[in-house]
Amino acid sequence: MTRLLVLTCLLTAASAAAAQTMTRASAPNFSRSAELFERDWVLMNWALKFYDRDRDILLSPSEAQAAAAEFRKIADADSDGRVTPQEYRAAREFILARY
Ligand SMILES: [Ca+2]
Ligand SMILES: [Ca+2]
Repeated sequence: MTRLLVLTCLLTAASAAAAQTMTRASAPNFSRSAELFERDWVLMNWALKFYDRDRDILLSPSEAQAAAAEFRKIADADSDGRVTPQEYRAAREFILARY
């Protein structure tokens, strides 16, 4: 019983730490989403075409985040949750050719 309680405490602490890490990680990620498009006109055009919901020709943080999430989905060919430089280039070419 005691052992179970300790385990539960450990798990709770672990998930709390994970949640904190995610919160910390999502803040800089947020600004990087916009940066991704500011640095690359191909991605910017694509993002504006499909994710500029209010048509002000600007990517708001939420629009940039939605576009970045979609870009990651397109780019992450092996679904490991990360976009390598090669995957990035491939996705960029895919977008350039298709859109
Ligand atoms: Ca907009
Ligand atoms: Ca990947």
